[in-house]
Amino acid sequence: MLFPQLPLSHLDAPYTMVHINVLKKLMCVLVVILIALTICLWRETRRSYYDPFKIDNNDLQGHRSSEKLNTVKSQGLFREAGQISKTWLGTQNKVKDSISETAENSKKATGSVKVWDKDSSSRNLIPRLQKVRKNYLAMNKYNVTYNGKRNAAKLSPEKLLCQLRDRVNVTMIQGSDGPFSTSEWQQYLPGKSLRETVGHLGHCAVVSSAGSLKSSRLGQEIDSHDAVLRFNGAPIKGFQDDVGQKTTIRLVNSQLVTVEEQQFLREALYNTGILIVWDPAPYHAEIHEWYRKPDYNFFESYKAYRRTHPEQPFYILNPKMQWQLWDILQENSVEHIQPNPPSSGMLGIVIMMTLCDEVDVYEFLPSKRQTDICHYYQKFHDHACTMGAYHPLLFEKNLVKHLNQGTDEDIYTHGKVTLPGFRKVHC
Ligand code: NCC
Repeated sequence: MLFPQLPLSHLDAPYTMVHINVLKKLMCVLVVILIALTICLWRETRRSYYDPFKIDNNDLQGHRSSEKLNTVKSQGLFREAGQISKTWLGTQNKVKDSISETAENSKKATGSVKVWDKDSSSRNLIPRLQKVRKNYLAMNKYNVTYNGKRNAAKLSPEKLLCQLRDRVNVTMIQGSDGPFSTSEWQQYLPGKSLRETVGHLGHCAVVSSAGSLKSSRLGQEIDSHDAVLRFNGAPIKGFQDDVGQKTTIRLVNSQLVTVEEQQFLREALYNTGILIVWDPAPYHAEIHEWYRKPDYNFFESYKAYRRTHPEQPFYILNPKMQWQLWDILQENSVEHIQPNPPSSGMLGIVIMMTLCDEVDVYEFLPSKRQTDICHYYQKFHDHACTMGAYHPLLFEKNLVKHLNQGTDEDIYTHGKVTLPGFRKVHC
């Protein structure tokens, strides 16, 4: 035996002390690293990225980067409408507006209100969103090849309403539509058309999911409408005072219906009202092409839901509508808009304009409660939810502001825009 086996206690005592000290130091370092990691993780979960539909990582670097709470001043977007009055003072100059500065402060400061400027441009967006828009333009995920005209000046509201009425064909998938003409699909698609199901609707409300609905106390006014359209997983319970509780139609996107954690098949929230699901399609694609390659393959979830809720009307929005609407947005925007489908909010507004005599839209255009908080029912901040990143939301809001038949005061106090139903549009 090479080395006498001495009792550890005798020979190793100083070594053991050293070892224990080193271990102690190591433990301290590990604890510090763990705490730091926990804090970073907590901060990351508080931020969000804005990605309504999946994007391959290699397609777009950085858009999933963690959000920084933007208190960056953004110019334009909101324009002073002069004293709160029924008339619109057409101040052409865009005024600086800080996201964190509430319109209330600005009202005190200048004795006037700021409401959405219908001529807002991407230059008015914060740099990060400008970059994200450029990335989407470069990516062109849906192979948009827009060759239409570009109206240097916006058409009149009347002409625009006629374009929307005559060029945007709001239809639901039917058994006669190509791949859905199988006997299997016949069992799943609703027997009655959406129009037959809802009947004639007078005054309708479209409730965006914006954070600025929080503390709005618009619930009673919203529920006073003949029909109310809501979006995706926007809840009622606990928020009735602000958003009401009537749900006639709920428009959901295919990501929500498909992605497991969204719990679409289990959440009771979705069991009320008429459901409509929509899915981004390749630009002006035929239904067969889309059916082979939906953005989210929601068809099986749809069928599963129909099996468990056979009495509840559940429609699939014909994807042609999204790009017919997109064309009109692009035609009436001086600059290139994101080559991605319009948001659910914009699609929902046009759907209700086909069904109703008049449509009140809440907090699609931010009121004085404008906030970076994305949804009234969540805490995470994301400037992009209001201003758009994937969706051409900024240009959607320009169009809606241009078509508004209500007052700026209604926008400022209630985030409320009033649009005519297409039945009331005479071209
Ligand atoms: O956020 P979302 O929409 O569900 O909101 C519905 C519609 O309300 C309008 N909106 C929302 C927030 C806000 N601050 N301002 C607004 O004007 C928009 O018009 C929006 O369309 C969508 O369009 O389907 C969207 O879906 C979510 C998400 O997929 C669903 O909530 C399901 O989880 C997208 N967000 C993310 O993916 C993180 C959102 O980008 C668009």
